Amino acid sequence: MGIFSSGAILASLVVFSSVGMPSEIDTNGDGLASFEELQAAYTDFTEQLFQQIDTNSDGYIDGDEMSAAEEAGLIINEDDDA
Ligand SMILES: [Ca+2]
Ligand SMILES: [Ca+2]
Repeated sequence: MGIFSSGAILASLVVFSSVGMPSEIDTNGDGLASFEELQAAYTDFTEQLFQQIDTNSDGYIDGDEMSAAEEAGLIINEDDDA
């Protein structure tokens, strides 16, 4: 039983970290990108753009919203620039 419960905890940690918020953006490590964190990462970032990306309007960008924004070309991932 002890092995089972520690395995369950490990699995939930893996799922949480697989959301994939880049640490360069998520500077406080909460797994979400706030407007302030995005503005620090992207100098041209605007509140209008933030509201466009924050599709569930909770005030934070999660991993799904971030990848959707990258796919839609709203955010340019500078790593792809080379
Ligand atoms: Ca954060
Ligand atoms: Ca959101």
